[in-house]
Amino acid sequence: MSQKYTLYGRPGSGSLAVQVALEEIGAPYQRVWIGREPADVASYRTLNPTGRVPALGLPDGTVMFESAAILIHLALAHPDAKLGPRPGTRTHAQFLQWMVFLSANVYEAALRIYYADRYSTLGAAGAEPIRQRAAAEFGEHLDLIARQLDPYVLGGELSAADLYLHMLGSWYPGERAERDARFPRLAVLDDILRARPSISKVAADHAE
Ligand SMILES: N[C@@H](CCC(=O)N[C@@H](CS)C(=O)NCC(=O)O)C(=O)O
Repeated sequence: MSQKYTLYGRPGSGSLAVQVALEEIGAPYQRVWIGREPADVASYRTLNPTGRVPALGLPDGTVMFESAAILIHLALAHPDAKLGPRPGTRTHAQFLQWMVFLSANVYEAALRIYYADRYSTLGAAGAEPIRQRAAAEFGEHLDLIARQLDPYVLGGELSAADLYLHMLGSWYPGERAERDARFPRLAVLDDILRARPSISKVAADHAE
């Protein structure tokens, strides 16, 4: 197959889960790291007007953004990889529910933690209370989904929601041991996922 996906990302960013999904699928892709300099971001905005990562160039050249949408698209476009249940089923409805929940709540709270200065008219001077509130909400959202893991988000079947949760859960603003004690089912899921070659390969790539 000569046509490839192009994944635009940054180390440790939201592109990690998409890259794991591409590895699980076995689809050919090239990975492009986006620099943080204003000129790099300005150039990237010609492809993705949000300037955020991740974005995914599809084999026909279309570029899409929003991590949850990308993961859902990949699951639907590559059914043999079994990253999502069959559309129209009850389980697929739950899959969509958790994907949107993770994006709209967990990811959103993480952005308020790590970019807190952007959420205050005072900039960095007003960031700390925003960060603290966001960290509390991040924990509440994570608790809601982690509490029902068995062992995966959808019960017995792995899906892209697990890859997404694995990435988002790693952004917990505290010690890993404390997080694992607070969300033991998430710790179990992480152990299961870390045994998958896709996860270890992408983790090494993002650590370079
Ligand atoms: N809702 C977007 C959020 C993407 C996002 O904000 N990504 C962060 C990295 S994890 C980013 O690009 N930050 C750089 C910036 O905002 O300048 C998604 O799910 O893809």
